[in-house]
Amino acid sequence: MTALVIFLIVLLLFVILVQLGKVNELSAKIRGEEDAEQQNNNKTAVWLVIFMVAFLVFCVASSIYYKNVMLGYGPLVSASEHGGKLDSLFNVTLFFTGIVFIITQVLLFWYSYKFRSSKGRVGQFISHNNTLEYVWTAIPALVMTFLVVKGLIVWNDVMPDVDPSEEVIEIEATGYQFAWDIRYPGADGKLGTKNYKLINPGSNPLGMDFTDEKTHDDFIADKIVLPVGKKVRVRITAKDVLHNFYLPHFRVKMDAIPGLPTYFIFTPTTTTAEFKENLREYPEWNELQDPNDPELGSKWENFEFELACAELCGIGHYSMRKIVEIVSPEEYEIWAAAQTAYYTGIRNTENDPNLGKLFNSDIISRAKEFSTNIEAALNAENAEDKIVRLNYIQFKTGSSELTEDSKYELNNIIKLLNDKSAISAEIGGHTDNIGDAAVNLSISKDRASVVRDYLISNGVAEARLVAIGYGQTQPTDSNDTEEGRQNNRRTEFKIISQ
Ligand SMILES: [Cu+2]
Repeated sequence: MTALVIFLIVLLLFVILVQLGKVNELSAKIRGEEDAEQQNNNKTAVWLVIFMVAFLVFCVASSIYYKNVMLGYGPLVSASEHGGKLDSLFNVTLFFTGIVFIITQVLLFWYSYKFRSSKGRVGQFISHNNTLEYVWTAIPALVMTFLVVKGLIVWNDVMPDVDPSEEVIEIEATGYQFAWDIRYPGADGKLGTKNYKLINPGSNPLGMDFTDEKTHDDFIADKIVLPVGKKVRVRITAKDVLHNFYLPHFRVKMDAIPGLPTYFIFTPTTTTAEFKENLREYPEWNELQDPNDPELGSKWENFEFELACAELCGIGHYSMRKIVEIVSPEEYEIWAAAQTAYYTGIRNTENDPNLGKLFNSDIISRAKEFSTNIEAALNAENAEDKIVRLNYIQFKTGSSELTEDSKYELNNIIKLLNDKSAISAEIGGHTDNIGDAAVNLSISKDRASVVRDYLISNGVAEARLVAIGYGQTQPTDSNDTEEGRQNNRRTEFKIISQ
């Protein structure tokens, strides 16, 4: 509908112009061609000058009017360390091009007024003028050189990669239609390896290689949170088409290209809270965010830094917005510690490539679990609370042969007995009720003895340990479910004296 109206208006304007031309032609015939042409020239020349003045006033006035919504002016000062340098580059360029713009516009319109056609005036033909050639070649060349050199200096200042020894927070932004996935390195500070062949929309959208331990603590955040004053390196990539990682308030902008990782390094200098306080000084930011919903508060209260996609990447392009929050280093640590590693949801599922494999981190957390349980048992009053279930001692099915991973738990016991030489203990073997009770009794005895023998062969005095098999006589859970039976098959460490 709007398009039709615009089309009709343009059509009508065209008809009016044609009609005006006809009227002019007719009146010229009446008044005599030459007089009419002279009058026309005068009129056009005056209108050109009026247009020039109005146009220049409009240009200057609109830039003053819109100053506060332009990056680099008013409240929108840069919130990053390098941003001010880019802003000044824009200002210097604006200064020179502004001068040239005003001079050329004034000359263009003034000359067309001054040298309008009139009776008896003849044009002068200049074939060549060296002085003029020098002037209009040398001046732009000098100005261009100055701008390019200054630009290069700023570029070299802003764009170099970090030194490997430098302390930097590296995060990764992956653009796709139509969102960003923001990956953080987790506690180890290192982003794990990725491989596009491992991409699985359901379980592994980024193609993280979980056989690389560095990926295990990586987390994917729903917003970008960064500490103020710390250098940040953003690894930028895309999965489908070109996107562009754009943080306008930080003057960060870089293409996200499928298959070709790019990066941008910046240091935020203003927290979100500080930036809001600054906006508060400006009346336009004190207006209501939404006049229909006064509860939302004013515009400055609702302000957030944001990540946008600055590439027209498809129909949902606008929805690639993400909130960016700059906080104090302490707040950042708390936030990062509260995030859940992506791998947590993958570990021990069918998508886990490390199924059945023990990591260093597992060994450490199991040792912690053991020492917590032992500590509780040592402090317990009642004899029945002095029993610690050895969760990670396991035997091959139907036999009394220890699994490979059991040695970590056994080493925890050896360390305990070496550290606290007063402890003596009973190793108890238990089974579920499946099969023959006598066989179960015998296998539980064998298993308890195997554990005892292992400890003794590693230097624990024989007198400190007894091994007892209880068979199926002391279940701690129901034998009617698989889970219950699994709980009943166990090895226990009972502190006799300490
Ligand atoms: Cu995009």
